[in-house]
Amino acid sequence: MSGGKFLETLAGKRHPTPPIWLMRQAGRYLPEYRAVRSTTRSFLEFCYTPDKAVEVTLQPIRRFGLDAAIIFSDILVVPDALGQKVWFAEGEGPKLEALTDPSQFGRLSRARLQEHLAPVYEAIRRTRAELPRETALLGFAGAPFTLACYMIEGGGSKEFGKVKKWAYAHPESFKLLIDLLIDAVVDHLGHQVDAGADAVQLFDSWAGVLPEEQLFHWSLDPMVRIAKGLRVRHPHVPILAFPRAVGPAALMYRLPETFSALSLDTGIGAHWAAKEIQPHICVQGNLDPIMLVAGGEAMEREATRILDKLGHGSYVFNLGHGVVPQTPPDHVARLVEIVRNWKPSS
Ligand code: 1CP
Repeated sequence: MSGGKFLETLAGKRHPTPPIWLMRQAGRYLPEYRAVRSTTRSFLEFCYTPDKAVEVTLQPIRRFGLDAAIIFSDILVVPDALGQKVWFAEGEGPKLEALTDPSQFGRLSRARLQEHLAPVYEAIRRTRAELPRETALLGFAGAPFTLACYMIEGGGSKEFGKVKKWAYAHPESFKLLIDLLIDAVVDHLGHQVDAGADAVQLFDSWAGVLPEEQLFHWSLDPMVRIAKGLRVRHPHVPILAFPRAVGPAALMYRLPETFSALSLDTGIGAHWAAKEIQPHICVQGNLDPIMLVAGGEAMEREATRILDKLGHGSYVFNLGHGVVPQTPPDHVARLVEIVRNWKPSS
């Protein structure tokens, strides 16, 4: 099977040590990324230039020999493809021309999504051709609630006051946006699989800001509907879910029976996850990204603790969130060594 240890693990096969890849494994912490990044001013233009996207996707694979690559792109290419204005202000993160009124939803359209995102699909096609057979290639998308956060807040946020107020006070119109995003994400993931992605991950980075009932409604249910929609077109593609900071709710609402793996944030204890989640579904995670900055003995102890808890079951080693820019690349190399040299204790 191409895609090696990572895909085999998702299919239920066990290896002596788990596969490893890292969220945000391509990025500013790598000098070779910064060198390519500096050749294009606009971040979106960078994402839409297949030569550059392929190159930076391959960089962490060449350097660290990880078991999976993730295509270099961003979750905000979907609102961009739907016709919302998106840009990245230097040092400030993403900015969007915020939606302030439901009447503006009418301006968003899926009609040109495939054409608009053709460079992403081209980058996937070329990356798959260049990757070693045993390295899996992941496609990805933001889940509807997280996309709606950026689309309504107009960028990152601390309180998420606008998007939450809209969802709570005007659920009918919020549902229109979520439904449009479900269809757009199914399209985008389907095209990524058509282009050669071996598996896909859905990032619901801000799911954890919703109280329980709203969480089911606006985060977990849309994620399940996306997985079902994608499986109509691609019945066997592995789909990973990352509903960040939702705690034990990660176990609920049919996530374990719908997805191939659950990616856990750092807030979920490895011991609890091994007992309560792993018997139902493959677990991915959840080293604190700042442990990777700290390195040394602290990182070694914590990575080994997580391996000792989760490494005996169905498991993919990863972080609890993305690699941060101040991470020393040598610490990543050391982490890969720790995972590959781990010996199960019994
Ligand atoms: O040049 C740069 O350094 C810009 C920083 C950057 C990078 C490297 C952004 C802007 N996006 C990306 C790439 C990216 N984004 C990838 C592919 C690379 C990889 O993983 O190796 C992926 C999977 C994402 C996903 C993404 N973008 C998420 C979901 C995962 C998560 O981190 O929670 C989110 C929320 C975004 C939005 C976004 N794009 C960029 C930034 C800085 C942000 C976060 C802004 C915020 O905190 O609100």
